[in-house]
Amino acid sequence: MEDIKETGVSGENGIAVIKTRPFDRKDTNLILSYLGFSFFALFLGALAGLMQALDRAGYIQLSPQLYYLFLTLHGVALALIFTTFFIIGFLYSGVIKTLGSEMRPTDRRIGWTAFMMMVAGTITALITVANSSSTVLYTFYAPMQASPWFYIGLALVIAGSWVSAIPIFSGYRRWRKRNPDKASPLFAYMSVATMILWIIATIGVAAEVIFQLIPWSLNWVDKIDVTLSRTLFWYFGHPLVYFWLLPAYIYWYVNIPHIIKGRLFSDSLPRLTFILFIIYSVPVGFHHQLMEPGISPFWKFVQVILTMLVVVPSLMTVFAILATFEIAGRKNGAQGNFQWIKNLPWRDVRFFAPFLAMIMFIPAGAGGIVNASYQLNQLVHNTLWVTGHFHMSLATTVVLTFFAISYWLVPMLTNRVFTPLANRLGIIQSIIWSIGILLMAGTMHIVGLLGSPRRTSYTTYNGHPAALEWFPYMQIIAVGGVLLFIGIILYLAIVVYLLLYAPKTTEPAEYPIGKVHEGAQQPPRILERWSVWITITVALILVSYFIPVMEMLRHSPPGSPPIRSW
Ligand code: HEM
Ligand SMILES: [Cu+2]
Repeated sequence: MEDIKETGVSGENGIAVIKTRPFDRKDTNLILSYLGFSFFALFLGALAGLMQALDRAGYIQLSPQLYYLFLTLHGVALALIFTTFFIIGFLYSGVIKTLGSEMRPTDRRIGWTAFMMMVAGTITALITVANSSSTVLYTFYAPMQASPWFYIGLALVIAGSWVSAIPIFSGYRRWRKRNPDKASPLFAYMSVATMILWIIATIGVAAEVIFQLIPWSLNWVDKIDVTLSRTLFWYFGHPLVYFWLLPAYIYWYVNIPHIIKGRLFSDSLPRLTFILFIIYSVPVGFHHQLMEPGISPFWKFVQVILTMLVVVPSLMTVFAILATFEIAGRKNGAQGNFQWIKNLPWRDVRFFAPFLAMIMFIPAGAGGIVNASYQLNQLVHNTLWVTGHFHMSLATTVVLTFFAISYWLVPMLTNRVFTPLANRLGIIQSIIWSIGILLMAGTMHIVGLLGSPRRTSYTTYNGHPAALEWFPYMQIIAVGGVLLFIGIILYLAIVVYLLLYAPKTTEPAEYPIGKVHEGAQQPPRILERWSVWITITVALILVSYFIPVMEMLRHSPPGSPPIRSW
């Protein structure tokens, strides 16, 4: 009983005191369904990725149609589906742990409804990819046109993801009502922030899909405003990156301090960074459209400036996380400037994998600044440099962190032991992944600078010297790709082992939630006034989008008829 009472109660400095108590069976089923579906998408995407890497090096020959089919599958399954399902599962787990001991039955039903909607939408969209009627890549740029069912499927996934946010919001609201004077548990606070960001962002792509793409693909209208559709896409596409990153940051900020037996350095700073990520991440989509006509340079410039501001919360995050590591490392009496580094649990994959992820974020972040720079973008736009960039950021910083999360979360959900064997295999897996990424994504950066385009199957351009120069790099990319494929198979093997075969236990591990350092202050109340932050975000969105979008509508060209490229 004690345990139950204490769960979700705010302890010192507003951070919840978590006592071990197994998840309710009904909750684990829900969370495991989200995670399980994400693993399925990961497997599909990995197969496609392997094919692409081998094809570009000339080791296998795919027809161009098949190449784009795989590329669409890869982008959709990994960037859109794997990430979204995994994130919702992870957020549910931490929200349940910090806000109460289990989900309310109504919320659980809503969680299941969301899951069904998203699965139905995914399967609908993927069937149209598989039958070659929708090889439009995961950005589904008009005027390339897909089957209406592709867009309808995606709309269902988006709508389902909105429904999935309800249990998080309602749990948070009820907790705040019960504890009016306390700061909410940090994990729940950050989950709410992540879902607010997601909803603000997806409104753009939902508008594109519902008002432009679906009517156009159903032949209700025969032309589409391409500039507007891409603007709505990138209004979503950039904050999408933060929807992936914020859950990784949650793990770094909230869970890792417990794993390394440390303390959070502050309870306010992480909240402030999340607010800043919401504010700065939406009104910046034009940095993906710097090379496109129809948007005046002034507004591109405004959004580039706003883009660079995101460096501020990013560096705050680096600072806070390193401070947390140092506090942990020094707790057992480390001397000098650097001895604390040795004291960190390097042999624990729950720390080791995200640490590699953080290291990889340094080149990934630097590359991002290059991409967003007006002039430098001209050099790298649509080259393999960009592909290299998001395999370092998304496919490593984020994905390696997600791998680490599943290593402890899955056995906790199944009441099994996270065995030393699984830990060791996890460390090997993280190393394989990092080497694979350095080979594949590192080389993509270089060959991208040499001009090799992305989204292009094997070609020698009729023996053109440039293509011959790129060729050896493609072979290194293929080797890296094979390592990554092995990495995913090993990861899935470990997860299946933890799901079904690891020894059972009656004392499941403790859900890792870090406590705040004694010296830290109570977070200011204003940080929980969401209406304030949403208003500021909406105002900034209006400032950076209203006039250019009005200009687009005013100069609206006759529009483009569909192009069907197969
Ligand atoms: C087995 C591991 C992987 C391999 C071998 C692989 C390989 C590749 C290759 C070769 C491309 C470029 C194709 C081209 O532009 O012609 C690509 C694109 C891409 N990859 Fe991966 N990748 C892997 C894992 C991942 C993961 C884990 C993610 C994200 C979670 C990811 C996200 C993407 C995205 C979003 C694209 C862009 C698709 C497009 O341009 O439409 N990849 N991948
Ligand atoms: Cu962006």
